Amino acid sequence: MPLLRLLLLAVVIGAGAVSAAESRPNVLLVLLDDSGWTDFGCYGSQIDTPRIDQAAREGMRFTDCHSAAPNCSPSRTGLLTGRTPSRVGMYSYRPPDHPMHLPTREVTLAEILKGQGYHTGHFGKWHCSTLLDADQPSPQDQGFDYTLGTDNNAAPNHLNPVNFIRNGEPVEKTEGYSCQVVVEECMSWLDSIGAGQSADPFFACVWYHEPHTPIASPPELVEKYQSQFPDLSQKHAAYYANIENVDIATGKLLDKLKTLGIDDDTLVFITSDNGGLHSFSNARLRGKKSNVWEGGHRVPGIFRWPGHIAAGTINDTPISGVDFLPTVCDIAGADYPAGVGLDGVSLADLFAGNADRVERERPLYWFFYRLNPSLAIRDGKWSLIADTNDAQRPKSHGLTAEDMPHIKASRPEKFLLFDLSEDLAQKHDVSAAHPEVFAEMQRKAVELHAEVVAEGPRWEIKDYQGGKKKVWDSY
Ligand SMILES: [Ca+2]
Repeated sequence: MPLLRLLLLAVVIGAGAVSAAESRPNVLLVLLDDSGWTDFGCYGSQIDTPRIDQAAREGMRFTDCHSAAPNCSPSRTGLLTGRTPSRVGMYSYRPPDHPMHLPTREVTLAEILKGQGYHTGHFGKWHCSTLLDADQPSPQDQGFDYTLGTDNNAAPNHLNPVNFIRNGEPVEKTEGYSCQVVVEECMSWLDSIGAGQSADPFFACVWYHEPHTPIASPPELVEKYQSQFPDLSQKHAAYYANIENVDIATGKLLDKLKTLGIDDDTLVFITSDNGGLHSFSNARLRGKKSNVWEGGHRVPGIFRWPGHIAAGTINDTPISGVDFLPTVCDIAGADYPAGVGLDGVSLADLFAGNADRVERERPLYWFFYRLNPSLAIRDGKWSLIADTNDAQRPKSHGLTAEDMPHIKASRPEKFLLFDLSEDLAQKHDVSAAHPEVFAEMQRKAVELHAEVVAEGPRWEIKDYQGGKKKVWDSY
């Protein structure tokens, strides 16, 4: 072989080896439960979150980051599939033992990364199926090798929870605060798979139960906030302490990456599954958890990957939980799931500094059928809010059999248009001042909603009654 060709080959092999190693970073997804966009110091909160703030300083902090839905189960579904949750059939909150779940046929990010040779672990709240129901897919069925966590909330609260399940087996006794327990388990798992030494990377989901109610927080932290802010209620002091406890746990996890020497090889994403319940958690926004107003789904969004994402950057691009799967696929060199429409787009070019905006074929979209308004789309600075034609029908807290045909036949109506660049609080409907934008946004909302509900599965709901019915209004 001529020398030049040999040299070229060596260069190509060398480049390939480097990019293969670089293109399979570890991925750590840290998810809070019900934390709004202003619960961390770096987003203006008075709660002490030094470790999360440090992660933000070392990475890219998004100010316009959204959960895929304004509620737990659908939002988690969006993160794992890159698809808008109603398209997958997660139309709503998932009550215990409910037939609605993340279907087996969906390709999750854990399955994709497992196919790329990743170790996969899930720690904390799952809420995508019933864990001990053989008829529903477990996290293992969705691509996770190792799991410790719960169906839904930690019970009776975050301290010494009694309902943890490890790899399909109920755990007899769990001691400590839930966030610390799941982080300790994740760190042991990292040791067990030889993280830092193994050639194979990992994908770890650390999905805290905090700060979802019922909360329990270390008393010394509660006292600290009570003395620091004498006017703060006991309930709010406990909430502040809850967030700080999560920050301490997250700090341990980040220290572990450093100890293992994999800090630069790990993409970390810190976010929440929906907006908060308290007004201080959703500062300057309209609405709260479960609403399609900004307060229901604008969440913290911090990406950290030293050496690959410029430190100390603040980005105001609108992004969503559905972007996580395509982003990680791009970075890990994995193919997108075949034959399914993704709603998210890759953020890899934003990270690399190759773009300052992302191009979307479809606007961002949120649908939560129980609440009025029930639908929102977002295109640039424009936010369109709508009811569906089903708005005035009384509904139960969870999805019932009679809801299914109504969801399938639903269409948006009663539209409002907001310019978020001028009116983040969504107080002033500007539809009359911008008739062309308004018409175009309505057209997009109607088209996208029709497509989503046509694709979403129809659940057979036999036993679940749903309880008291009412019209759920958030205007
Ligand atoms: Ca939640």
